[in-house]
Amino acid sequence: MRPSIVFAFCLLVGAPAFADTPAVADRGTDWSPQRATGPKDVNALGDSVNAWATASADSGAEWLKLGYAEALPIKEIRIWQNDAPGAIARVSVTVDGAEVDVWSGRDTVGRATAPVEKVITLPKPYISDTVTVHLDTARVSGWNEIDAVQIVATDGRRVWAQTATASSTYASHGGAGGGGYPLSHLVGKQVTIRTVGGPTSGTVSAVDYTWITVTAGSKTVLINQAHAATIEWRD
Ligand SMILES: [Ca+2]
Repeated sequence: MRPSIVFAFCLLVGAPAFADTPAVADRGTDWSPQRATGPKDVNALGDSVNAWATASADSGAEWLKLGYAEALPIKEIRIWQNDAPGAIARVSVTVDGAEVDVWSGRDTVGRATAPVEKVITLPKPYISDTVTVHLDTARVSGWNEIDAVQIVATDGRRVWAQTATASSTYASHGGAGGGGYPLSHLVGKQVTIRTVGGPTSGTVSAVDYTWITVTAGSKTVLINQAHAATIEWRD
């Protein structure tokens, strides 16, 4: 298998603590589709456990399907992208069991410094309780995370999603309980991490939000993720 390379700066988070206000019964696990239900709760651009993330960063077609409490005549769909925005390729609503595209194209958000709110005005109102956001994750490097998706009804009502499923989720990397850190999948793997100080090779014994612990023979090295230019591993 080919080694995978990830540009670590795409993943980094400054602080692990995020405000988490449960708005629906099932908030799911970190990065799960359920994290795109309820009100938006990510206020800074970048990775967050309170958003949905796909299992891999740049593999191509992925989707997030959101359910709402009742079918409403939808005039607008609002999508908040908190990490690597710009990969939304198509958005649909489900009407009488069939997916109807209400937008497709290039999501040209430019260089964002804060979570991006993408507003889609439907060509005409559709009565629906289901919205599907299709991503082409190959378009924008890094995890294209979605924090929340709101529908706006023709009478002005604004409703957050209640349920969500997805093509894949980073939550599956989290191990027992689905928790874990963005780089938890590296634990136990052989890696080469390059920093300005040169490469470090060995086996990852632990990760958290800041550090990667690499063991090589009798030597253990803690590498600050913020200083990693590339991390290479073999699956
Ligand atoms: Ca969220």
